Amino acid sequence: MAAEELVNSSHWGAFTASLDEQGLSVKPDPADPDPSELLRNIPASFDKGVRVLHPSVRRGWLDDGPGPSTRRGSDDYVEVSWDRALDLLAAELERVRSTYGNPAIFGGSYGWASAGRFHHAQSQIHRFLNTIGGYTRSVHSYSHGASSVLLPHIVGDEAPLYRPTTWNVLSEHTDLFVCFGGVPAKNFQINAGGISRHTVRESLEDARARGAEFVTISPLADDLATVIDAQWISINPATDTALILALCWVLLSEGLCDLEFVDKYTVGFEEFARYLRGQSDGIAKTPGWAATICGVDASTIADLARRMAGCRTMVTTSWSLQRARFGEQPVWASIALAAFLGQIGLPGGGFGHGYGSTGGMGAGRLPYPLPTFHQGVNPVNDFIPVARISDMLLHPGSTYDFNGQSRVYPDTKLIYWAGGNPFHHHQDLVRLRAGFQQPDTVVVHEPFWTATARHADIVLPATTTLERNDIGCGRYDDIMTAMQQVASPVGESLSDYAILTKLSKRLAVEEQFTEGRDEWGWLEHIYERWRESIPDQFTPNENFAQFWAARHLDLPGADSKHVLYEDFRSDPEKFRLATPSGRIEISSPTIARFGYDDCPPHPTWLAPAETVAVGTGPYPLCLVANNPASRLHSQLDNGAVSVESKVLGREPIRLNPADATAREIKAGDLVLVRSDTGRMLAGAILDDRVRANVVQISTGAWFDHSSPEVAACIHGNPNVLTRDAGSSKLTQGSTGQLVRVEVEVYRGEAPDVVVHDQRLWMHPA
Ligand SMILES: Nc1nc2c(c(=O)[nH]1)N[C@H]1C(S)=C(S)[C@@H](COP(=O)(O)OP(=O)(O)OC[C@H]3O[C@@H](n4cnc5c(=O)[nH]c(N)nc54)[C@H](O)[C@@H]3O)O[C@H]1N2
Ligand SMILES: Nc1nc2c(c(=O)[nH]1)N[C@H]1C(S)=C(S)[C@@H](COP(=O)(O)OP(=O)(O)OC[C@H]3O[C@@H](n4cnc5c(=O)[nH]c(N)nc54)[C@H](O)[C@@H]3O)O[C@H]1N2
Ligand SMILES: [Mo]
Repeated sequence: MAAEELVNSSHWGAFTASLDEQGLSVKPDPADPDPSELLRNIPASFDKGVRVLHPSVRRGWLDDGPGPSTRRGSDDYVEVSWDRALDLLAAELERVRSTYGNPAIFGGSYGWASAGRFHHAQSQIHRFLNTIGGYTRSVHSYSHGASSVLLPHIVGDEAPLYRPTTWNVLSEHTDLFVCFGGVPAKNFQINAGGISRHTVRESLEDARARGAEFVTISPLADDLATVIDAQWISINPATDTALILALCWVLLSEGLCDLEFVDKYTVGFEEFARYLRGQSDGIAKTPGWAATICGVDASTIADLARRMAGCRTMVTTSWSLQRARFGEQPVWASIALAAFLGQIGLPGGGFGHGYGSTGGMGAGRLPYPLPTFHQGVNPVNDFIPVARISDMLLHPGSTYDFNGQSRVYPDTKLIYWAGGNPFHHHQDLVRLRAGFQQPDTVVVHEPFWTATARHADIVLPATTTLERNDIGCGRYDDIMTAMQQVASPVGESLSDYAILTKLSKRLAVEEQFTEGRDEWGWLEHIYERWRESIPDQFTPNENFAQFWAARHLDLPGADSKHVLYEDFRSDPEKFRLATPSGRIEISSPTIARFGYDDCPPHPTWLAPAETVAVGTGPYPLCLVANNPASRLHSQLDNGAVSVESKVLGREPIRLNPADATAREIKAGDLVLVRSDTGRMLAGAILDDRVRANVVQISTGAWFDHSSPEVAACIHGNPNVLTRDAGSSKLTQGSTGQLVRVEVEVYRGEAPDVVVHDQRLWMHPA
């Protein structure tokens, strides 16, 4: 008899799944027009080589008790019963709280976890920690940490990140798309919380069929040109600001700048214009000036500026541009450029930030909240900007700048993580390892033996979405999906909720945490409370049982014809922006007051180390460490799509053929990649879609530090190479996108990658 097909959902799409003796088979949701190939990774969820099967405690912690330890990351684990693990953990939480206070618990727990409104790991852990007095949190994201802090100063809030002009409008109205960082097809497979219909490709094709033109400005041609035929302007990484300034200079000097728009809707134009003309620093920002920095012909730049002024133009920057040192500048400059063009608030014109960065960007947004598992209130005020974690762990008590404040790092005694993988997401992983050795205790809930789990003292096995029931939906998805349990939990794993319920009982907060509900009770509760709370015209007729039986629910009302700043354009007094001036701030008096040398008062060319004299020096190549096509971050690195992409079992590094030849590197070679920060092994691929002097390796290969004499990571996690520096004092965002490296053939004996099989690393000889 054929196994029953159940439905479930992931950040990369809804699917049906059935389990029989042959294993799990996964099929895309039949209504998805462009399903993601990443669904093929999902069957690897049940791979016992990578699953945490039992509650496990690090031997050194069990023997010696809590305290800083250099053994984290190289120690053995002892499997214990759930009762033992949770008794130990409850006692340790109690000790840390009573001795040091709740701020000593770092519960930021950043990460994407899994789709699902109830079993969302961060909501679970935050609610639990709030019931016991709170925790030090983290703010903003690795995705757009610089922009989240910058945009409120420039346009009053983060609207460009959550309510951009929608694709429906763009595909109908835009004549010219100028895409810094492209509109990468690999990225729009994904959307946080779920994406049951992948439609970005269709929108791009519609626009193209109507005659719209696309220009992709990127060090990699495949950021757009593989989706539709686009003009590729190949640029040195991290030099976009110079190019954008030159585009502004051309508009200004050729009378193409819309001065009426600038006057009515912006402040700070004069100061910026003086800078463009060279009146404030002696350097006119001409195409000739930009050409030497960007490696783009001056005539190409001037032509592009004229084309942009001659038609309805959308200027978009991908989030990657700001995940770099001085990452504020290209985003701010692109807004100034769009203001010069005067099309902000018109259908299809203006600027965007992150089209293609996820599938949700430019999809219609639902005008009401989603069903939510409430996190409660955190009584602790302390926070860090999310990417300052190593600084916090290594330098408690020291001060740092952030968004006009001088702040002090708290002293962390206990780290509690559920649903994220800092040993994937953070930069300079060897430094992060040193940071993780400082606290008394590290606790991790994980389905998988990730590097973060392998650096923890108490590792609690969590289920995946296939092993529990949940409600799937995302802010930009108009279908709610029943996420049905497909299999029984692997090993002794429990849901985060079940783990925290047991823990809450030991800490006498069970009633506050659970409110007396189990999984079903909560699913019904959050669904029904949602149904009561949303505006009447959107309220579904289906009660929870009916929704669950139907397995899908249409969510009406998405604003699929939204134009960013249409209101503001129609009446800038009535619809003032939330900036101090109420207008777009081309120069910001607030940022001027902060006096930061690394974020001046208007968009400014600052040369990051990544761009200086590429092709020369000990690290002549610029590495683009972008998000992976073959998986979501580090999730299911053991899945079929991810494994098939590897070269000699390592993450592939793409080189321009000329750079490879100069180094005698052939396709398929094992190579050693070195930066100022660390060394890593990877497998070579040659590709002329990669600009000369640029190499590319995706993030997400599981950190494998089992052969430190060879390299800090022998598997190809580029975060052993990246620098742990903030984007600027203003924003302190992650700068993981780019780093200068050198690559050579690795001629030594190749050590085996051990991280995909716990039998290889768990019991050292
Ligand atoms: N160099 C460089 N670094 C980067 C980036 C880059 O471009 N370059 N990109 C950055 C960006 S944009 C981001 S968003 C971050 C992403 O960084 P993360 O979000 O931390 O990466 P993930 O691999 O998605 O980690 C999620 C973890 O949650 C676990 N998990 C899944 N479901 C559950 C669950 O139900 N319960 C529990 N307890 N755990 C669960 C998964 O197994 C996985 O280990 O990385 C950043 N790092
Ligand atoms: N398949 C897949 N999709 C994903 C993710 C994933 O892990 N896998 N992660 C999701 C998440 S959390 C996020 S935040 C988004 C990230 O979205 P982005 O930050 O936009 O994505 P990246 O892939 O890091 O970078 C996009 C492209 O920018 C280009 N680029 C890099 N540096 C520069 C530069 O200096 N100048 C120019 N002009 N171009 C540059 C690179 O060629 C790169 O391919 O992706 C999401 N989508
Ligand atoms: Mo992200």
